[in-house]
This record gives sequence, C-alpha cells and structure tokens, in this order.
Amino acid sequence: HEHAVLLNAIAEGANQYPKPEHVNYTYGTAGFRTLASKLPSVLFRVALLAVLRSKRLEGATIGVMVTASHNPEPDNGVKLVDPSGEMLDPTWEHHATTLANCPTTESLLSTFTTLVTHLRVDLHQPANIVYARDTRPSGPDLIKALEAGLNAFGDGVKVNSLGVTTTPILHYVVKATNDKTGEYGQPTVEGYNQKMAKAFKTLVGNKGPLAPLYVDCANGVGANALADFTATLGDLLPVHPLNTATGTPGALNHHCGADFVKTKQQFPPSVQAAGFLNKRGTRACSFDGDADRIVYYYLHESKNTFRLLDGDKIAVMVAMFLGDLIAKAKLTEDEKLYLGVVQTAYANGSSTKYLTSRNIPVTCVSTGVKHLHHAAQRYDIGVYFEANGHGTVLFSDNAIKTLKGASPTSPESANAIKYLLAFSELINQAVGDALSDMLLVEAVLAHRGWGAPEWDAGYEDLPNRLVKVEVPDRSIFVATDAERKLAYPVGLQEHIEEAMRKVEMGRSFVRPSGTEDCVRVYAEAKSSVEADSLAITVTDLVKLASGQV
Ligand code: G16
Repeated sequence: HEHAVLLNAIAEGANQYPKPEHVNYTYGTAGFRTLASKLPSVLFRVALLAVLRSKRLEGATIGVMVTASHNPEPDNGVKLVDPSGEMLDPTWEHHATTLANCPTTESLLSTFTTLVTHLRVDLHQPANIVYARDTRPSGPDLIKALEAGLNAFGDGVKVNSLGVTTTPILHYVVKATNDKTGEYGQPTVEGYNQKMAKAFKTLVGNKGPLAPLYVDCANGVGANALADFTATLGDLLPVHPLNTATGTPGALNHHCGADFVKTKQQFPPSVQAAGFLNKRGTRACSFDGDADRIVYYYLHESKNTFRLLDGDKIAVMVAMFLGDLIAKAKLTEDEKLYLGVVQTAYANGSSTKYLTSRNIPVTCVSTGVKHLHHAAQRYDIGVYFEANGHGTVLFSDNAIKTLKGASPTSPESANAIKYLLAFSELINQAVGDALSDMLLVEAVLAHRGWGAPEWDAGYEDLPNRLVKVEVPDRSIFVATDAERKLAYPVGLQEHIEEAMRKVEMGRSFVRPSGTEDCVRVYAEAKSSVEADSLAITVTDLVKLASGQV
C-alpha cells in the first residue's frame, strides 16, 4: 500500500514534468548539462535518484547542485554529490541516465520500481538531501522541479536548501554533514568561511597584508562567495572583485571567467579596463560560473604580453612547495609521505616534463574531476589539477594521522608540520574550489616571497591551442588511453599522428566534450605557428571524419 501511495505521488509530479520528445540525455563529465529549457523533467527524476541513493546509504546526506558552471547562460545542469563530498559513484550515473530517458510516466514508475529492487533500496530508510543552485535565471524553476521530485516522498526525506551558492561550498556542506567526527567543520556556509579563514591566518597571518589581488568572478555566484569570505577574513588579503554583476542578463561567463581566459589565452576585457595592467607585477585571477575553477594571469613586464598561470602552473608550484614542506618536516622512514600529481591529456607537456624531471610522480587520467580525484587518493598527498584550473590537493587519513602524531626534531620541522596541517584545512578536500585554491596560491606565494613572474619562471609552456569543433554527431568520436588517442572513427588516429610528426614537439588529441555539444581538439608544438597549423590540420581531419567537408 505504502509503495502504491508513493508511486501515485511520483506519477502526479511526473505528469507535470513530462520528458520532451526526441531528446536523449546523458550523465556526462559533470552530470546532465544542456539547454535549461530541456531540463525540468531531468531535475524531477534526479530528485528520485538522489533519494534512492541516500536511502541505500542508510540516510547519508546526498548533494544536488544545479549549475552549468562554465557553459553559456542559457544552459543549465545538475549533478549529484556523494556523502564524502565526491562526485556521484560512477556506477550510479547509468541509473541517472536511465531514469532521465524514460519516455512516459508509466515507464518512469516501472524503472523506479525496478531500481528499488535491483539496488536493494529499503524505502523505509531515512533520506537526507542538501541542494543549491548557481545564479542562472533558469535556476529557480529547475529547483521547483527538483523539489517536486523530493516532495513525492513526503516525510520520507529531509531537505536542506542552501539557496544560491557555489558548487564547492555545496560539496563542503555535504562532506561536513556526513562527517560524524565533527572535525571537518560546521556544515554551513559560515562554517566553510570560518574554517578557511582560520587556516589562512595560520599560514600567512604574520605576513600580511598581502599584495592586492584582482578577482574576476565571471558575473557568477563566486562573487557572492568571495564577498562573504572576505567579510569573514578581514583585510589580510586585499581583494578587488570584478565582474560581480550576477543579476545582469547575459553577463555570466560572457567575455570573462576562467574558461574564457584559458581558451582565448587573453585578459578579460573588463580586467584590462579596470586599469590593473598599469600596475607592475600585479596578478589577477578568474573564477568560472560556479567557482570551481580558477586560473591566474599577469602582464609580462618587459615583453608587455599576457602570461597565463593555469591549472598546470598551480599544480607544479603547489606540488613543489608541499614537497619542500614534507622534506623540512623531517619525518622518520616509517612516517614517510608520498606526494604525486594527477593531470589529464590537456596538461602542457612542459609541466609534465618539469615534474618528472624532479622525481615527482605524475599520473594521466581522463577528463573529469571524478577521474582525477580517485587517482589522487592513491597518494598520501595527491595534487590534482586540470589545465583549465579545476583541481585540489587531497590529504589522506594516513597523512593527517602521521602529521598529527609526528615528533618535530627542530623548530623548522615543527613549523613545516604545522603548515602542512593548515594546508589540509585550507584546501577543499571534496572537490576543486576556486576560492580555496586562490587562498592556496596566495599562501604559497607569500611563503616563497614570490610574485607572479617568479612563480611563472619555473618552466615555459609549449604553445598550445584548444579548438571547439561543432559536429553533427559527437558520439562517433570515442577516445581511449586516458583520452590521448581516438579508437573511433577507425583510421582517424593514424592521420592525427601523421600530422603530429610533421611539427616539432607536436602533440594533439581529439575527444568529445562531456559538457557541451562539440568535439575538442588540443594541439601543442614547439612554436606558436606550428601549434596553430597542427590545430588547423587536426580540426580539418575531424570535420572530414564527421562528413562536414
Ligand atoms: C566540467 C568538469 C571538468 C571538465 C570540464 C570540461 O567543468 O567538471 O572536469 O574539465 O567540465 O569537460 P568537457 O571537456 O568534457 O566538456 P565545469 O567547470 O564546467 O564543471
């Protein structure tokens, strides 16, 4: 009887949110992502899955984030967050896709019932869901669809709405809510700000105020988070927020934000207009639309050119610095901590070479934070960054336990241990986080006594190009070998390799995007001219293979 009542409630809600015909949804790199107008039925169904997941895990809190991050404003999306603050378990992505694609209410009900049995979900278990959205105008209606799905369970689910906040803050709250030791932090936005402010003060409190920093908030939710955080921190880090127009239609990610800067390899016009380029050595950074990515940049003094300090540059600087702290901690042989870096195929070849030549192990995995996160968990301290600025540093339980239990042999080793522990508090342990990563970079620069040019001096990026190619059907492109090669269409890989051989230090690969309807082409080479020509050749090959030429 109870099950029948639930199915009735689901049916009633589902009828209000019918699946549009001729749309096929996929849970991609970062959940479902497409034009917002196509998403209400998906949100309703994601709510059902979130509740099943929570009940399956005996009431552990599951997160739902409504965002399309770096995508243009008319897009939106939704992704689920697992109890540890990580992305949804990949084996459940398939269930999300199945539910989203049920053509009718009847098929949705029968799929739901099958999933309950197949996944051994006890519907009597409690369920806890926390959710949030970014600043997109389509957000409120999608949240209504999500709430309709949650409401179908009546008292069988407890909900906590964080309103408008960043993706990493939602991940933090999920992790903190499920952390029964209470050590991770208060499961609230204030708890997040306090935890980071405390760790940042421990790290640089005696070095401030730091040099002023310009922050491009992409006209997104990062603007709110930055304002809240700086109010908590005080004037230790003087911040100049730019692109904070969260209410201006069409402004989100438009000619600004981390994706714009990384892809175009240029200053956002608004940052240029702010006059910061007149001040020597000043650094600026850009968040993306939901503040889970960050890239830095500055103006080269003598050459007067734009210089990008992307996710690779962050990973290298942070890995080297934490490596030095581990050495200074003078841990015993038994306590030895292993540090490694995880990258994707988009990592600039120079960054990988720099790390390996300094004996820092590097792993290459497929695009998507879920892949990087899991690979980074294999190290005691795992630094992971995508070149686009999405990343974080994970400290294993063993690392924390070792550091807390270590006996310092000198004031220097005591300080190194204290700083390592403070970094583990400062850095978001759940997911890449623009705000937390910004503080990480600032803390490392302050400790090194560096400005942007000194940070940049480590290695020289190989010139590179990133091209979006629109094709009729991107599913014909299937990547393999951590996306460094194409398995399909058959024969295309050989042509790409032939093109690579024609330019010095040439490297190129092609993969379908998991967040946008396009295929991405990456090319790097010794010179800018060669990187351009390789990108053009491979783009033409992609068009040819998809029947466009
Ligand atoms: C998302 C993912 C990132 C990925 C990016 C682009 O970022 O979280 O891991 O690098 O999409 O993915 P793709 O090349 O498959 O489109 P965001 O910031 O948009 O959430």
